[in-house]
Amino acid sequence: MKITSAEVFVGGPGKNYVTLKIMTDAGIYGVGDATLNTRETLPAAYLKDYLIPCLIGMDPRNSEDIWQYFYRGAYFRRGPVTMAAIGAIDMALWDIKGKIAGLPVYQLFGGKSRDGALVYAHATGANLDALLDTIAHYQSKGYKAVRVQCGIPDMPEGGYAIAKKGEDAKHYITDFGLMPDEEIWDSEKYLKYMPIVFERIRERFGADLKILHDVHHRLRPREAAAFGKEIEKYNLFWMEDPTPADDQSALKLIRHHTTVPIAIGEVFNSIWDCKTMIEEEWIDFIRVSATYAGGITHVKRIVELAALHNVRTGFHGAPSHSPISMAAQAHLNAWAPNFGIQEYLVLGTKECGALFPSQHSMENGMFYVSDTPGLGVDFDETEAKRYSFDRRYHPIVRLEDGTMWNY
Ligand code: GCO
Ligand code: MG
Repeated sequence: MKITSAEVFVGGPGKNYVTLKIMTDAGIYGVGDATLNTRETLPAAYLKDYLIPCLIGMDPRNSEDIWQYFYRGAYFRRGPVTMAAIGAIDMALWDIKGKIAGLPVYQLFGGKSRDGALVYAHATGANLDALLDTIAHYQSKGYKAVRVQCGIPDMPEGGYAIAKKGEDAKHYITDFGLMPDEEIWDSEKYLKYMPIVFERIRERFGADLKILHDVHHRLRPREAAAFGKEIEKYNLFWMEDPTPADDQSALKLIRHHTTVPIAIGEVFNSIWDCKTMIEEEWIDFIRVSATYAGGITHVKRIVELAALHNVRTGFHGAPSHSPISMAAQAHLNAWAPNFGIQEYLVLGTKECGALFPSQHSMENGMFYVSDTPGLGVDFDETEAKRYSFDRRYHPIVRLEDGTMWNY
């Protein structure tokens, strides 16, 4: 069996999804997602200019060797562009493998460990009252877990340019600026206000709601350790990205001062980025994604390392991931013995469903993987013709005195 051609498409309904389709001489094709949020054209070019020419003629069933060929063969390894491009190829090859076998991909890992996978949604409020209403909205839709983010009083736009746009912010690429929006940040104000937010959430929603919170890399290690200690009594499901991801040992300091569960990993691209923190057991949840961390082959390797160290999964599922990578993660979620939770924010619109037809389903805050052979998600090329690339930027963050900070 041979790969005969492969094509890359950039665009989608309000998104710059990067979709790869690999064709074979057996008439079977596979699909993969390489959407690197706000840098979408780069993995697309990496695929078109460098990987696809080598891919033609390879046997698609040898997904491990193909992964190693592109990883080791790059010389300049890793990084988000390379790993997103390799990840898309890898997803498409698992899709093909499942279709050859006539089995959903999770069966190729060892079958199902659970029926439904717990997911969480984002509740974002420009202020506390708006946040509480948004949480109530998700609870009424059956969600058992919600990530809570709140505008902070006395910071311009509450510290988050996006918060003022409310619940749906970040779902569309157009929520981001034509040039980078600027957020002004003050950690002291944030640290004073967030415990009040958690207090009010527990008062109104009781002890059972699973509360997640994303610090979004904005604290220093000592601040994050003190914050974790202070909010232990609110029993968070996790505190995410307390410090910038570059420094793994920052997690050690936090871990040694608080029992608040720590989640990190959405910007990691390889097992090497998270190896130390997993092996040292400084974290509780690993948040890599199939898109940014080299596809199913590599993420499965990370999940297995994590399982040895009591670290559960909590894969990244921001709206920038297309239904293809979310399907890849859904198959891993169905299998992983150390599954924790899945962030799930795919646009549920008619347009998105038309571009990526699938039988995967969501009910009461649980994701149910489809039993269709392969990844169980398709890509409609005729629909794709309606869309094109629209350049946007993530916001940047500065402290009040102008110092550049971490988004
Ligand atoms: C999350 C993430 C997102 C990121 C986005 C960047 O936890 O979902 O932090 O909100 O900001 O994925 O592209
Ligand atoms: Mg995050």
